[in-house]
Amino acid sequence: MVKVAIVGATGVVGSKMIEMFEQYEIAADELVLFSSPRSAGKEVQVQGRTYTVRELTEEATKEGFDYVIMSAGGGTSKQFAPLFEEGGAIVIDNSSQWRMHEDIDLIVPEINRPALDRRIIANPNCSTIQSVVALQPLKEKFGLKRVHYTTYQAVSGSGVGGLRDLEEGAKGEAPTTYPHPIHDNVLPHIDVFLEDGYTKEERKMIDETQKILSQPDLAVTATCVRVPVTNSHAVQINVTLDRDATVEEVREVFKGIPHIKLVDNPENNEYPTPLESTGKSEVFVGRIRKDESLDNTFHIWCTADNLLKGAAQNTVQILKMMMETESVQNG
Ligand code: 2RA
Repeated sequence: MVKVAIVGATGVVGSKMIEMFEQYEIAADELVLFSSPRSAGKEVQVQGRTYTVRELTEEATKEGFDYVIMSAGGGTSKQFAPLFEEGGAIVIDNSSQWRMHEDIDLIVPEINRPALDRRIIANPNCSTIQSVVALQPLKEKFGLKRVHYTTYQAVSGSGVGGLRDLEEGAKGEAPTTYPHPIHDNVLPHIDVFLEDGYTKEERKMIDETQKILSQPDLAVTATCVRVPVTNSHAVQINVTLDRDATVEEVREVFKGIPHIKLVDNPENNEYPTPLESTGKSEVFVGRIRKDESLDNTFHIWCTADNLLKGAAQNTVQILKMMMETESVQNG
């Protein structure tokens, strides 16, 4: 008898999590959907059945859940994830609240496995996930010395508010989510500014890359930019390897990996784009070329669906992995 909850079930990522339940054939005997009071009472279809969304309360965390997946913001995760954990659940959380805690695992199933010091598992930031998926095979083959990210992030990363600002901005409406119009514009500003001048999004990319790749001394820097694209983030990765390689050797590393799609035929104008990666489960890489200004250094262009591999898909992959691991352990 496996009891699962989805917290934030009516949000942009929550809705994709529900789609992923079908795709990954999540076998829950009992499923409960939670939301904020505003969305409670809504009816939502999951795997062909209709569920009425409930308001999340502290009492509800004691209902004996085995697994809880959360995408409801840092404040909700801070309050409720430890309560679900106390109630015996494994909690997989999509907010940034727990990611950098020392005893919390930060997981991309293609790369690392949880140690489970705590029963809260963090899902990394969207732009980090696609970047580390692209970096992992390079790390294995050549070693990594330094990474410089520049991101081009879609408005769906800001949820309904970002989508609204792009859509209504095109009709001349003032923004309500971003500090400036995003229609016809580019904002070098994602999440809040920190004292050192970086944004929190840039800090997440730096810290989470080091943690997921288990390389705390890896030199990483980032500039994160919001662009007027509906969905799928693009990341320009400038990576310095431990040893030199040819462009062909680097391309070769990405071939035959099911979760990576190499699209790199510039002579035919073929390279990854956000439109192409939207709705796809893979991380796309291309435009691989040498950076002649530094030793052992390459440019790699990478796109991925930020709501799927960057959020809902990765979360549900972790859930599937945990359900399979626990069922093996329990015989
Ligand atoms: C963004 N990284 O794109 C965020 C989403 N979690 O704003």
